[in-house]
Amino acid sequence: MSTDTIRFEVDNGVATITLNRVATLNAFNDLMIQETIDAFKQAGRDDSVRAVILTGAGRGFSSGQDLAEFRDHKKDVSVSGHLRGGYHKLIQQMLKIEKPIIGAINGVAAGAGLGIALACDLRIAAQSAVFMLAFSKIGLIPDAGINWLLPRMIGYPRAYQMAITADKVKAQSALAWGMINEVVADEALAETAQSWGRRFASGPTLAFGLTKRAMLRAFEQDFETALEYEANIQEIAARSHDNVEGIAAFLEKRPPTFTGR
Ligand code: T3D
Repeated sequence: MSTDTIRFEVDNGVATITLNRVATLNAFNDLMIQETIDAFKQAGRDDSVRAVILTGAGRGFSSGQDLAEFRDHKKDVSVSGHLRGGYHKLIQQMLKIEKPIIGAINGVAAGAGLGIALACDLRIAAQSAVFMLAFSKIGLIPDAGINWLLPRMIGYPRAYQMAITADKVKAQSALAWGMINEVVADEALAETAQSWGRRFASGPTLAFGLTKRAMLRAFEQDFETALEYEANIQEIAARSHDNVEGIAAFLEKRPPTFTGR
């Protein structure tokens, strides 16, 4: 399926959402925000989809908010309202999907484009990709979840430095800082992301989804509450077909066949 601003493909249990406004390095206009939300909703609803990849077409992952549209709609809509009605809904949708989301960062990820990259559960970057908080160049503060996500990943000093310098951070530094999971050669990015996706899609995806829920919730909990919460979530995982299958396969010394149920 293709829309005006994205491509959506499903193969081997892996949904790939490709941001596709190449002329602007995949800047988010309102339509692309909405179509990306819809694509994540569809990936969440479809039981045959067990892992999701988000990537960009052309030489950018995303350059963030479309600044031409921003200038125009600022006259009619409040920025906070625009954030709440757009990026917040997209990020909430990504957090809600209990399936691993892999960001395949093929090029520059700037502004809200970086926020959306950070909202993926895992990130693989092409060697030539760069990460930047472009906001201060246009007199804004970071948004799209960055103030919450980035300091947790790389610590406050580096996050604040990225914010106020708006310097580009290379993929290797992003890896060393803990912002991404792996760097690969540019030409290997798409296949590496698909191979991660296929691996996760054949795993115990119910448990993967519950792990996402437990870990994200734990950020907000004290330790005692987190212990209690994970015990309750483990109760759900322990009742799954995949848990029965995993134990049987171990005892029978054969590979498990997980179905995500
Ligand atoms: O209302 C709200 O929700 C507020 C939310 C705000 C969230 C934000 O994301 S604010 C931050 C917005 N993003 C930026 O400020 C980044 C702007 N872009 C750049 O700084 C540079 O383009 C890059 C560093 C990302 C890449 O530089 P480079 O030299 O590789 O490419 P370029 O030549 O600058 O860009 C290529 C084309 O894309 C160019 O168009 P042209 O000249 O070929 O017709 C450029 O204008 C266009 N483009 C790049 N970024 C944007 C864009 N067009 C619209 N909006 C963009 N964000």
